[in-house]
Amino acid sequence: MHLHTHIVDRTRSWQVGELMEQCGAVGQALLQPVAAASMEGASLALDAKQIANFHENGFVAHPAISTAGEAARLHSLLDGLLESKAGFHEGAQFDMLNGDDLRVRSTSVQICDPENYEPRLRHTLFRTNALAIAKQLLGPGAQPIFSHAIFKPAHYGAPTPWHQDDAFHADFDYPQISVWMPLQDVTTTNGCMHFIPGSHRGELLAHRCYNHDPHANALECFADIELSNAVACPLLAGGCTIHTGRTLHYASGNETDAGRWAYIVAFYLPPRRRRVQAVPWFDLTRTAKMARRRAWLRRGGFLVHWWRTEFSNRLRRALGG
Ligand SMILES: O=C(O)CCC(=O)C(=O)O
Repeated sequence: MHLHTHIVDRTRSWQVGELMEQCGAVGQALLQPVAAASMEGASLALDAKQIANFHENGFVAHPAISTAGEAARLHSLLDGLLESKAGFHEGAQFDMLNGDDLRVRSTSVQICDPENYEPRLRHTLFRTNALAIAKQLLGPGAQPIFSHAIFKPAHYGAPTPWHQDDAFHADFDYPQISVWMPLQDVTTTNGCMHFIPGSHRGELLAHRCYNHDPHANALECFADIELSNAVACPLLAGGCTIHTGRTLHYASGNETDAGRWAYIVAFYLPPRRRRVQAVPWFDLTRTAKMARRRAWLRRGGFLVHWWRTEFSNRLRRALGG
């Protein structure tokens, strides 16, 4: 069967998202957990060779986790969130590299959990198939824990520094994978992903705040990295790469005439053990987005946070997800 037909056939629940778009705000809020539960049935399977590559190298590319049409739709929804600065006051939208210095133009904007601000992002073929892949690679307990979208503006979009995602988890050790989908075609000139094969078998390496700047939101690995081993992964819109939390990776800058969006969902299993390794880079970080988030939580945002995480997750599970 042609891959595209296969994806669409196996993803009936995707259409719940289309239905929700017509339900108004209250209907959407009530339907979200139901729709999320209904997405559990779909599946896009990696083949045995792709799974072997993933375990061997710590990453794998897939040509079509979604469709070019859906990628274009998500691109335009995320443009809207960028334009309205959605989530900025909650500390959920920020510049990754310049520490939100408003005098400096943004070179790489991140929106965390953008579905909180645009519910139509929650019910996509991408998320449905990403969950199916996560269950294949991590096991049936895999849960989507975190998502983010990263925008690199045309001409001056900055590279994302080399790092391991595990460097962001100071507290527990989670088996983790990230599914990264570009919302337009990507090459080395506009921000495709690069990986160091086999780096997932090593230790968590030393990281520091990007550019030694404690106000920067990104971390960079400063261990010796054998860059001649790096593998670039150009993709068409709607393709994806999948990497572990330990795999060293980087995304190039954007020198082209059009902005670059990537949409990423991270899946975890429950934590295995508390980390014994010190992560001193966190003690040094003092970002503006952390301050905004603390202020928002104090002003009552903790209730919103609880609703978005604990309550809706429990309801979804109760509904059979
Ligand atoms: O898209 C990017 O610029 C980097 C993404 C990334 O580092 C990640 O998904 O872990």
